[in-house]
Amino acid sequence: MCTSCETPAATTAGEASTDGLDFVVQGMTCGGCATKVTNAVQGVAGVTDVAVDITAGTLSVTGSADEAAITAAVEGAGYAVVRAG
Ligand SMILES: [Cu+2]
Repeated sequence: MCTSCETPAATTAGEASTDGLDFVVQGMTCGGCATKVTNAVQGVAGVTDVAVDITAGTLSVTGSADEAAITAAVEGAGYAVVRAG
């Protein structure tokens, strides 16, 4: 059981993308966290693809979404996030 998202460990949510905006997300410890972050970011206008890597703690977003909107979505899901690269 994950204390961050309170869901059982599950499968990961896709592979990291090399395009778009890259972020470092803190606090993701299981597949449930990845799903939670992915779902939150996919709800941001302009986002076409989301890739989360739990092991690396990274988030890659493809599309024309605003960086601030993505950050707000991740923080809204309960995780700290900073722009990477
Ligand atoms: Cu979790």
